[in-house]
Amino acid sequence: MARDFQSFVKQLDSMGELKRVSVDVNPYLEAGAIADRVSKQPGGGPALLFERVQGSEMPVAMNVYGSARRMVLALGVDQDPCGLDSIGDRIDHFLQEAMPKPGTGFLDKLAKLPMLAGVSGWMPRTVRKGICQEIIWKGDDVRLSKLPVLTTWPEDGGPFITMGMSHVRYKDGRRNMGLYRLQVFDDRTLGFHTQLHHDGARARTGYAPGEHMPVAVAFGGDPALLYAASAPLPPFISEVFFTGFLRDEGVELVKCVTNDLEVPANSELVIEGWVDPGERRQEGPFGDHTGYYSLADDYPVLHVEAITMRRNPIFPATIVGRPPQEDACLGLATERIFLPLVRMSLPEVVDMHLPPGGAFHNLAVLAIKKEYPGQAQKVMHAVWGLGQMMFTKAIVVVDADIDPHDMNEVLFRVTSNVDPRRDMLFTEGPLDVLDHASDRFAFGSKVGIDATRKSEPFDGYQREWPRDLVFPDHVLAKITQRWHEYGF
Ligand SMILES: Cc1cc2nc3c(=O)[nH]c(=O)nc-3n(C[C@H](O)[C@H](O)[C@H](O)COP(=O)(O)O)c2cc1C
Ligand SMILES: [Mn+2]
Repeated sequence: MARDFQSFVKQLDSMGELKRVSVDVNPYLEAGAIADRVSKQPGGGPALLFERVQGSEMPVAMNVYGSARRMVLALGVDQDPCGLDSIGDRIDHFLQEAMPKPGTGFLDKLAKLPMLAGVSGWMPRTVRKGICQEIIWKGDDVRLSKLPVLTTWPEDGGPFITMGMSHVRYKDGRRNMGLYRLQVFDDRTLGFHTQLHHDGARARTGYAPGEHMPVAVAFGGDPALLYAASAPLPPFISEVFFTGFLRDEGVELVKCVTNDLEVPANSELVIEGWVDPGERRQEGPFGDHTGYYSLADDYPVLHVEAITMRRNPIFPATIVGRPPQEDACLGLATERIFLPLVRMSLPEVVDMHLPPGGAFHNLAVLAIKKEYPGQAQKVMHAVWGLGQMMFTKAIVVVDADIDPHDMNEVLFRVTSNVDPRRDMLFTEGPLDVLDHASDRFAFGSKVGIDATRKSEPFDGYQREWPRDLVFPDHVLAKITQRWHEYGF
């Protein structure tokens, strides 16, 4: 199992999952346009390794996470028949075990120890040396312009680093790691695009204006780290710890050369620096995963003190834009991994889908087992109160026997089962900062659509609800058996 980025790239290569591009490619728009086209191929296309990017010595890897197959490989669950779902099941199992149950005796507790004991094994471990510090640029040697940073869309405010995992620490010592874009302003300064609602912004609030909050942006390392950096984990769960859980082995960390933060020892490259919470600079516009340019706005500035790297690093990058693209696969992983957590609060939810066309937050489809009046509405309100799902603009609720992943089926039920005035619930609340439709920044209206079948006891529906069209099983079995006889 690949535990660092270059081994992962090699593994993908040997499996025919990687396309090497050996001709010269321009980091300005050309690489982005290629990755956009490839990532929109059926199945997500291959991962890309641009071996010769104009203006830099370093090759650039793109679309590495851009297929469901590579996503399960990155998380090390490719051997598992349920792949991503098996991670959700493991979380569920762990939480069940961790929960104290009434009447459990000493022996029961002992029996559960192995799983709980896993926790210490998932903690990160500090090591003295890491390949990510084989080469160190400090002082005048720090030059961001030597990195192959792409400009992906024509009206972008400049080149943007897109696959850097930013490590920070809260004032109380907790670690946080998040995937935030970084606009290159000049050789030593970057935009630090930590959005309002994310932990990356929350961590900064503990530092006073004028103070330096240390930041370390790491690239590569264990391929599972990048997923963890994008996952909507609550602030009390460290993404590095979560990666240890995913891998069932703690991540090895090494101390930075200019501050006290620790970064994954086998990273490809690390940018070390600091942010002064009192400083802001205009960042953007940027062609974003909403499928539009997100508007320029004032964001913190990251001052770079050092760049460290392994010998011959590969620089990871992505392009975000009109879905589907590479990030749809990160979204898919989150949908599968977090479903059991949603079900802990909402046991009636049997399945959930966040379609890529809804760009993560715009649409969630939930299939529920209805047992009492108002249940679809309860589920909607709960989802609007659940972590990063609070951003969801439209929630569609269907019955348990409807496949929420089959968008044709979902549309069929939404249009046929819904009486718009009765079944649409409007409310308002927080929106993703990238939403442009609302009149107000980060706040706006939401709609819940109850597309379940209606009945007297649950919905006060007095008429007779028509039955679905289905053939009896014996007829279906018969035609399947005789299919060739009919001449097909
Ligand atoms: C490709 C990609 C780019 C992203 N860029 C940003 C960004 O620039 N700023 C941001 O706040 N979140 C961005 N995100 C989303 C965050 O990484 C994600 O919400 C994460 O859960 C935030 O973690 P945190 O709450 O620990 O800060 C991006 C996600 C992806 C997949
Ligand atoms: Mn976090």
